[in-house]
Amino acid sequence: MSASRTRRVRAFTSAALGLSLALTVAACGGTTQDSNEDEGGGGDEPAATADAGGEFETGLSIAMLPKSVNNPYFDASSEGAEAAVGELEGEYEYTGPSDTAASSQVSYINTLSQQAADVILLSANDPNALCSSLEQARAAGTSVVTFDSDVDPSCRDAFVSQVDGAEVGRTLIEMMSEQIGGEGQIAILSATANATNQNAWIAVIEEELANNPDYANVELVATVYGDDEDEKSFQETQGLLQANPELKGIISPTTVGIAAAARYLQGSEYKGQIALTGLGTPNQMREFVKDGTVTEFALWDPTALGELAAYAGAAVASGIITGAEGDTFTAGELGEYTVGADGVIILGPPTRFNADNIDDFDF
Ligand code: RAM
Repeated sequence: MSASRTRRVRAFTSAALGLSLALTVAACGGTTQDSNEDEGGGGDEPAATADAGGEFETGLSIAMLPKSVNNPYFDASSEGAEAAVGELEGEYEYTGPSDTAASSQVSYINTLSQQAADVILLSANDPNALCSSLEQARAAGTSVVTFDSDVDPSCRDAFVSQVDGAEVGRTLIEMMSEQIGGEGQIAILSATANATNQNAWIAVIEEELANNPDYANVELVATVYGDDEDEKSFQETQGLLQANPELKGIISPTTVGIAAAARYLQGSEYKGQIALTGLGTPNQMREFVKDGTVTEFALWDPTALGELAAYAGAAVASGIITGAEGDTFTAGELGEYTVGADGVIILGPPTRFNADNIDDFDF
């Protein structure tokens, strides 16, 4: 992983399709940000079979639908996707709900499908609840690539995973154990209760606690959900500390949760007493590392994740890959990627951030 790079986005001439897409989605109450407009006439239907080494189509309409907007993590992913779509001479849109309910995402999927988007890049709030609307979109010719948080593999073409899921879980429990000296009570402050990604990481943490002798003296006493909302995450942190007086540490595997928990600890008697680790963006966590509230946390580059997702979506829509294991495509400057089992494409390993390296990163 590298510090986020400045990426040039090509400006395209405005086209009626892009404008109407923006206006209609804005009308359903979400945040829409059009950038690159259609140059090539709206994109073609996705091809049925893979054409490895084939050319990316130009003019594809590619929309990113995050778990929710107004989350700096997804802003960074969108930046990467937008740059990739610019390179691909397509038309880009970032749109989604302001809350993290799966039902809120459904109406955005339906709207994008009705607008004949070529590609939806989705971070899902639920593994199953979105499937029927995704199936309808795919039947209508939209390629669906999940990134960050998956749905059931049958409902999408491919999943761009930030990191091997087991590695995230192992990294989180390892950092926590290091920070509490290998013993004591811990709790988890997660995102939403149905988030596919967080639940997969939590399952690995639980498995490690049950089976890895290194953690024989570490006990998970509570898991709570801040729903990727700052205020709720802040309050859940307070509740955890009040309800568990013996607590030694909190793992928050969400960028929203860890920043809110750090803010709570910073202003409380627990600062420096309770260990806090998890997944955060360096820009949100810098002040808490500098003032000693947080020692170390981890993440991947969300900008690169969005960039890879956009290339993967365009590769599906262009017929370069189908999402079958072994398919390959080139994701611009990121290089060549191969699709793994179940249509999963993995970005790379996580990075740990601490006082020694946090200033090297800007996202
Ligand atoms: C939040 C979201 C996202 C997750 C990161 C780590 O921004 O829950 O899905 O991947 O945290």
